[in-house]
Amino acid sequence: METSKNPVKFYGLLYISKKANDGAYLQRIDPQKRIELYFRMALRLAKGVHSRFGTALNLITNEGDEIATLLEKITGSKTSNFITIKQIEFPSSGIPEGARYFSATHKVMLFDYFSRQADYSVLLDIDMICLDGDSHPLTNYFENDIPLVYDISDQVFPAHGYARIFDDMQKFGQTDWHFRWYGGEFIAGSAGFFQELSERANSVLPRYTEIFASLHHQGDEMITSFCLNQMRACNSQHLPLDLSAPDIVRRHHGKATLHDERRFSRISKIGFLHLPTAKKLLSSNLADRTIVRVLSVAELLPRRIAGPFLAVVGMVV
Ligand SMILES: [Mn+2]
Repeated sequence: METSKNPVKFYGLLYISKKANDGAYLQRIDPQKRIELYFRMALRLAKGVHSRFGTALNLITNEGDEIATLLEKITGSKTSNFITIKQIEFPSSGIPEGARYFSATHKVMLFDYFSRQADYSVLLDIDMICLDGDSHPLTNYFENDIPLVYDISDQVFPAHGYARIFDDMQKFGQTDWHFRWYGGEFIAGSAGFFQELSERANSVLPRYTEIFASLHHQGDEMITSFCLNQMRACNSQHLPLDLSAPDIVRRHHGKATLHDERRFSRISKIGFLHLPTAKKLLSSNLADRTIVRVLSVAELLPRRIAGPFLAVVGMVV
């Protein structure tokens, strides 16, 4: 196989919007404080990425000055060798403001940015921990320019109902697939893959804006999943590899869910752990390993106790 000479670049998105109904898990927190919490999560992830892959996390935002001020406030320095702030222009139209996950949905606009980079790009959610699992498979995929996604159908279908999601998919015009659902926390590939994904997302966005209110599931995952299913249906040459089977990326809810969470005792291979419900822990000063330990304890508790336990830990850290 031909080896790519292009470097790998890691990215996260912190889109700042004080108007929109945002921050699904931090809604009761004032917007200014919420941005700081998100930035603290990005710093944690950046440190992990830097120590494991020796490169910085590029944090894309629409408000670079505001993030730079936060960086200085938190670290005491205007620059950092593990995080790089990149302000880019987002088209003003495109993502409907009333839709859920308004800020995060701007992720689909980054596909175009990645399609214009020479590098292999890895887009991560910022509420993730980069663990020191076996990095060989990942770096091998990166070096060979293999597009990567994370299939979370096994989590989403039982929780939301296959029929309901199928109904959403039909509203975009396609009906005859054994469709899959892809998580937004890990999407990676080189320019060609993102070019195709970007073109597909751009053609879907007007329809999304039209019908978002009638969708059960709003946000970037709806749009991206639709596009990736299209790519599967037409046997695209950029068909991505799914990282859920090798267990390199894992989304963990840390509380009662309808699907069976896999056990933390088998954590050794995980490179990126996504913790959407543990945002308070992620924005704390606890070490990554301590957070994993707290979540492991929560797993041993009966499900009805695990949720309150994590809420209390989140309040005291
Ligand atoms: Mn997330």
